[in-house]
Amino acid sequence: MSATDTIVAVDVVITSPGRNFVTLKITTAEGLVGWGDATLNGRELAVASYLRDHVAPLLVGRDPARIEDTWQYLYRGAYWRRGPVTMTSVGAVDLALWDIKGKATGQPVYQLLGGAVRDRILTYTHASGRDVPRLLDAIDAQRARGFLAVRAQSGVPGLGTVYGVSESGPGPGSGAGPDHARAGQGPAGRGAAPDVEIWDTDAYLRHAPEMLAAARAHVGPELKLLHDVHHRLTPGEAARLGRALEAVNLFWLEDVTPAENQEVLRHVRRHTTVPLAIGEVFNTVWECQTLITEQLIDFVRTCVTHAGGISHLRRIAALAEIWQVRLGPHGPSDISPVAMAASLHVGLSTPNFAIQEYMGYEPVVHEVFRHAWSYEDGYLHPGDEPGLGIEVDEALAARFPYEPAYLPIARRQDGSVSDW
Ligand code: GCO
Ligand code: MG
Repeated sequence: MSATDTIVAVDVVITSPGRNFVTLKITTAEGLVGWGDATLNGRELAVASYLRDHVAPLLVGRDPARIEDTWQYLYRGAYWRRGPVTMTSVGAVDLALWDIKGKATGQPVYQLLGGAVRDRILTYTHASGRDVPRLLDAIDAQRARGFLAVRAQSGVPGLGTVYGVSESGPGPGSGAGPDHARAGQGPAGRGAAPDVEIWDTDAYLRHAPEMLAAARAHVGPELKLLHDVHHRLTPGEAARLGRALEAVNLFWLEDVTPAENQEVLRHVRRHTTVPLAIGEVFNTVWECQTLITEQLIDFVRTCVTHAGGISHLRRIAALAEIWQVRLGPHGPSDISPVAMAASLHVGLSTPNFAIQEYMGYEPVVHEVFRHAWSYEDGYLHPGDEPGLGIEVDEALAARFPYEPAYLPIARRQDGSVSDW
């Protein structure tokens, strides 16, 4: 890429190898291609339209080297800033431009971000079971794959399907390579409308401490155990749960409240020392500001795609570093391997990066998105290919057309809608 290179094409690739992914492809006059993930689970086409209809026409003719200027141009230039659709779109452009800069210079992106500050990236994966014995089996299966950190979720007695519990228990996996993790788990059921799950907070609060204590007793003191409450509790309930879990020694307790109102975490914090992780649904540093500067959380969970790309995730990390909050980015199977690559380049080069979530992907997803990143013995590494280290097989991608898919919604026993 010379000083005169320009963006000549901006395309949106939508593919559904088992689940929907939206991918941005930016091509330059000199033939460089950059990839960005633009997947927003259950709202995929909104981002595709934002990119196709409102962003692509603005990018053609621009200098691909001007990553920060393009970020500012799209963020401030839209006037209507923030929000998941906008920030996922900005994030996809940002990823693609970092990819191009890496390819232009022959460097992996982490080198452009200042170089490695660690040799490898600790990762956690998911284990779940309809009941506690099945959960314990699932944890064992993930430990056998080398994982040193596992998120534990189980069914709740008296309730049907609940968040985070795969129907079929521990998933496929050879034990070698990146397919070892539970793949395919996760919501976004295909169909014309969301599934409905019934939720009962009291039943959950009776069960969760017992379930996590059983997990700790089963695995011993060393394995890092995590748990995701998925935005379901009031501050008072969250404080009670945190206290009840202190002896379990969790690595983190995630999304205890919806946290749109960051201030409510003050109450939780006053009553428990359980480490708190929040932020996967946040899109900018502004939504994390109070949580970080008042040290109301221990880990910030913002995602490299949904929070405006590498450029913005680094700003969140920098603010967090001052307040000794660490990064533990969102990494479900509903962000593509392109996003995973970007998150790992940030992880390798960011001092206060703690852990990367990694659910894994179905084998066909690894074929559509070929990647230089790899998993070994509980750790991930972004690899040393120039840029993000991604090649998208567009012909294969074209064989999997988009299918409508929705995240479930939750209703309480009385029929009213609850947070899912
Ligand atoms: C996590 C998340 C996911 C989300 C999903 C929604 O911690 O991995 O909570 O499981 O529910 O990404 O699309
Ligand atoms: Mg979560």
